[in-house]
Amino acid sequence: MHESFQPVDAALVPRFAGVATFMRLPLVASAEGLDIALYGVPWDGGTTNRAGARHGPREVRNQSSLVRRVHHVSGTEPFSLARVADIGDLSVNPIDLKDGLARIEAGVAAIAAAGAIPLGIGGDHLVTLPVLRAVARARPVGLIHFDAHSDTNDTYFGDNRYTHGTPFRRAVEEGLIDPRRTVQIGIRGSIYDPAEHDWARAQGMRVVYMEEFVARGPLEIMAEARRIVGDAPTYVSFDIDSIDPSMAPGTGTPEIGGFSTREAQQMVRLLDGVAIVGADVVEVAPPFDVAGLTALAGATMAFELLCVIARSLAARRRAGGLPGEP
Ligand SMILES: [Mn+2]
Repeated sequence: MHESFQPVDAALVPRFAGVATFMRLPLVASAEGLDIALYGVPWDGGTTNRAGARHGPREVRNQSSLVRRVHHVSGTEPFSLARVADIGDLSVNPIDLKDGLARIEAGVAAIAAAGAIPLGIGGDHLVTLPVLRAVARARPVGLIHFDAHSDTNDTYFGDNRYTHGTPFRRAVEEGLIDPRRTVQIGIRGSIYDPAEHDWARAQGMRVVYMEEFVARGPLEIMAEARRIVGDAPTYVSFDIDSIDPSMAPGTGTPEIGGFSTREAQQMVRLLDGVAIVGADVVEVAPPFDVAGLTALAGATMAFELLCVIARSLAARRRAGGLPGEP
C-alpha cells in the first residue's frame, strides 16, 4: 500500500494560490500506483449545439479548490481511504472526432491497466463512449446515468452516429453496457419524436422521467436504481445538465425543471455500496457559466462520487474482491 496523497492544506496555503489541480491533489504523470485517478477530457467534438465543454476540466479544477478533505455527512475521508491524484488531461484532438475518441479510449485504457478506477471530468457526453470502451472491454457493465436527456438517439445531421446525443445507444450496440442493468434518472424536456425513448425502453433500460422522480423521491428512486444494477460492476455517469439550469447554467443543452444541487448530492450519496468501476461528470461548459456555479457544482459532484467510490473500494478490499471481477 502506497502512502496516500493529501490535498494542499488550505490552512497553510490559501485556496486561490498555486496551480489548480483537481481538489488540490498532486499532479502525477500516470495512474500507476493510484487507486482512483482523476483525469480531465478537454473535448467537445460531439456537441450538437452550444460548444464549450472542452473548457470544463480547467474550470472544474479551479472551482475544486473549495473541496475539503472530509465528507460532512458520511465522514468519509476519500484521500485517506484511497490513493487519489490528478493525472492531468487526456490527449485529445479537437478537429478529428474519430481520432479524439481513439485517444480518449487509449487514455482510459492506460488508467484501467494501472489498476486505478477512472473518475473523469468532461468534456461533452460523447466522452463516456470511449471511456466505456476502455472499462467495459471484458464484459458489459451496469450504468447509473443522471441526465436531462436519454442520449440514446441514433444519428444527427445525416448519418453521423457519434454525438453527445448518441453515446448510450452506441454503448448498448457495442455490448459495453447491459441495458437491463441501466437506469437513466432525471430525463425531461421536449423531444424530437413521441417514440424517442422507446428504443431505450425496448432494450430494457429503465428511464425515470423527472416527474416520476418528483413524485416518488430520491430514496425510492435510488433504491430501485441499486436493485437494477445489483452487485456487479457498474459505471456512473453524471451529466451536469441533470441539475436545473438556475443552479447549473453553464452547459450545452440546458433543460428547466431539473434536480436541485442538493437532490443531486443526496442521490449520489445513495450510491453507497454500488460496485463502481468508473464514473464521470460531463457537460460543464464554462463559456455559458455564471460566477463559476456550474463548475462548482461539477467539482462538488465529483467529490461526492469520489467519496462513494473510495468507500466502495475499501469495502471491496475488506470483502476480498469485487463480484464479477477477476
Ligand atoms: Mn448527456
